[in-house]
Amino acid sequence: MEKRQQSLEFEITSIVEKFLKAIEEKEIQVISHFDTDGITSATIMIQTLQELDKKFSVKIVKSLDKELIENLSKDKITIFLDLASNSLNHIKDAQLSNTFIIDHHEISQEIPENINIINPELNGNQKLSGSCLTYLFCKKINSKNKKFAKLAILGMIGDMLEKEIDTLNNGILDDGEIQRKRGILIYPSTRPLNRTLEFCSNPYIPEVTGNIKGVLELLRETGLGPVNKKYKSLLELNEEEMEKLVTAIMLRNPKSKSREIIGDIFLIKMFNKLEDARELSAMINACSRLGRSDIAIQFCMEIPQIKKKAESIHAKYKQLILSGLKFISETEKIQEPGFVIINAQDNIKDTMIGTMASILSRSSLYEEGTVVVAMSYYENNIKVSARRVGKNGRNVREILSRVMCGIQGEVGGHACAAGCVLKKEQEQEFINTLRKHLEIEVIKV
Ligand SMILES: [Mn+2]
Repeated sequence: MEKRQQSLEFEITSIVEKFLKAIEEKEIQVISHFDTDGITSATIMIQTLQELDKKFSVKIVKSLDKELIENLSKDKITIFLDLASNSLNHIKDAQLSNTFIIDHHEISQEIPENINIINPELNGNQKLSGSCLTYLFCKKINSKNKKFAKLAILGMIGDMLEKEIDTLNNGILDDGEIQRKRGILIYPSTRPLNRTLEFCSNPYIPEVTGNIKGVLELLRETGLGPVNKKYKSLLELNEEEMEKLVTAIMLRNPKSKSREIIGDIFLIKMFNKLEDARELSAMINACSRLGRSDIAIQFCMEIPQIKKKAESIHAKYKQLILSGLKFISETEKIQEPGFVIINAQDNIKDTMIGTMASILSRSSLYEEGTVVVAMSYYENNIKVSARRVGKNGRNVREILSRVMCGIQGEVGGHACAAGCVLKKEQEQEFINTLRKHLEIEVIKV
């Protein structure tokens, strides 16, 4: 391992050199992750390869598995973006001829000899998104590629790494012509408040999110009623109005603290208009999660005809989130001190269930430390997403791993957010075992 303790910059320079040499004569296949970070990474790479006039193909995937890796073309140059740090063994077994990885996920296996990997974990562990790493890589190829800085920042925000943006100190904010404002972290900050509040799922505001009556009541109460039938946007509020709004929202979110609601808002110019970065990120995420990663990428490329399509997919996605939240609030749940299990069956899409679990875990509905488990069907399987409320509490990945011990299926994730997939036949067994484990843990505490 010692030989790898070079600076990240040094590592990037030397791997870029190898990459440029490798692609001289061979075709390239780009494999990237389907979230906002992966999509922005892919877009930066695609445009870089286009400018180099190279032949390449792109695959956007939910996750990597053995089969997928085995089916990749063996004689192309393979470049993985925003994934693969956890699939090194499968990559080695597949005997891909020349592999490059640009990723920031935890490395859990020995790095095979012939794999070129850029991962900050090997160089001092700076917190960077896949998109930022891809950006630094492509900028090294050609300094003109610094024009993709805004995509790099979008990926950071998609991965909720915005607090790390100041540690970048490489001029990336300037390169991206990104504006920063202090304000309340609900979005989009550029649209009328009534709409913003109605669709606000991060944070989820009880009796306001998805509830037009509640929205209008809150706005009336804070004196932010419509002027000429139009509501102001967050960015149009003065300090006093902003304070009133924060107070009103906090009153409905008794457990939230103002420092969690106030923060930096980043504004990025896309399609020649200054937009809230979180909104752009949500738009890209929505397209990709609803199966249109092609539109997500073209949106990042700012292809004019795509904007309307992306917006309409996003509108549909927001509606799906609201109806999912409504379903969850009305359906019967297994709820006990310390945990809640929501079995949505066919009522929520498998690609949305993780998002729903995250929204619930960030809401003020449950106590700190509560384990939220949400389940949804797809084909013959059940997708399970587990989240921990707050920073302290149990390791949900460990819990799922123990429950899945006697059940067939793979578990992935971290201590505070994890997931697994199992066969439908094992639904009841899974729920029973899960309950047992969650109850035992409560007794231990
Ligand atoms: Mn990422």
